[in-house]
Amino acid sequence: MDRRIAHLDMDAFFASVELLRYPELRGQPVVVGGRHDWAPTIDAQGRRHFARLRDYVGRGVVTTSTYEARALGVFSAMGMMKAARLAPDAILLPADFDAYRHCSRLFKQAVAAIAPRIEDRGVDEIYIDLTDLPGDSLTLAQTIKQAVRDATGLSCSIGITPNKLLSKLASEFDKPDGISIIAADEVLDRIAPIAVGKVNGIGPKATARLQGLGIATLGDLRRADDAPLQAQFGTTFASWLHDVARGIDDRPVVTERNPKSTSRETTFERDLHPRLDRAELSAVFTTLCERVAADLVRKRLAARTIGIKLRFDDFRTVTRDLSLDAPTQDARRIRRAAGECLRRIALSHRLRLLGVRASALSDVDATLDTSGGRQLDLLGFGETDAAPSAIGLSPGSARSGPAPG
Ligand code: TTP
Ligand code: MG
Ligand code: MG
Repeated sequence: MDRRIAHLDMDAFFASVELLRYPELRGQPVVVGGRHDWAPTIDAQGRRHFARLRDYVGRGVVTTSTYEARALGVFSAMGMMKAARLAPDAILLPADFDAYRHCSRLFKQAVAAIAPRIEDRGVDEIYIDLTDLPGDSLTLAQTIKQAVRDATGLSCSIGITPNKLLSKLASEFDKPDGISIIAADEVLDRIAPIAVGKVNGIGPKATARLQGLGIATLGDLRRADDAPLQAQFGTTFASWLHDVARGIDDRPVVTERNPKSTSRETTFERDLHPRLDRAELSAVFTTLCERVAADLVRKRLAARTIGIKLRFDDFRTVTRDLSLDAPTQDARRIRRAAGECLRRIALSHRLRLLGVRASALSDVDATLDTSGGRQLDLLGFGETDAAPSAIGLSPGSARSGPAPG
């Protein structure tokens, strides 16, 4: 069946988050450096003063830059001293990873409310499986972009195509603030001019070797013979390259970030009697569930399956598990489910060990709906004097600058 997969990537993400709290910097070249680079100072008149790149001395690298800085040649991973030569007047800001993580959660929640099948690909990007959603792709993309803007004040770019490989490429076509849709019948034409190094999985070494074979673009790759590719890269990689050149990619959107489980167990100091030591057992059981819940919260995961493990004094081990209607990270719901598992075991002997396990884990940002109304105070920008209206939560107030060229 034809799929409809979106890739969404936030525009100049860290820099755009910084512009939410320093809106006066909009339209200027701005560079985000490291955690310890200079924060702006506020003078007696309450005016903010920012560090300039030309004053930078050190070995740091650019974390990201606004599109205005990119127009001057300043990009992620460039040495800051080199960047300072290209854009001496650019503003330098320190990185604030808590703020970026916070905005990351907000945008993913906003998308999940519209399209719940999300694969988390890091702080500023996700894949979204739109196959089962009604509506045309353009309208869906516009709706999702607007939801992201409403939730965060930030812009993003979206590519929609039949698979993840193509969507990842397409989301870059029209950055920033872009939408690119590639239908199945236009795939080959659209990807032919793309440089092979743009493909996730074709790194600098493979790019150089392909160059050696006279292959610079995906179009070149499609026209290439299989034999020299196999000789150069082996059959597995060569066959993957063959598919890439034709825009073929069957990988599913993986909505569970971590397919494994998280569990807590305890071995008792003395074997406990299921009836006589009932109170103690129950307290330990509850504590285990609370620890599992705390683990889930810390890892930002929710569990759909809860299981228990018992070991009797004859070393027999028994497990039971139970699937919930919806993923949870709530200690009481976990305790209730675990209690139900326990009732399904005949407690014939004293117990040596008790364990609680949470599995079928998913990314909490993508699966739990959380209250959407408190975003302003949650932004955590209270220490600056930017008024709420300037934080840019209203639609259209946080546009990135134009793309270079
Ligand atoms: P990207 O999505 O690659 O870049 P971006 O969001 O800054 O810009 P674009 O509009 O082109 O998508 O990366 C997301 C964030 O990850 C970026 O804002 C900062 C961080 N990052 C690094 O820390 N180091 C890097 O080398 C890159 C590329 C990004
Ligand atoms: Mg980005
Ligand atoms: Mg990204």
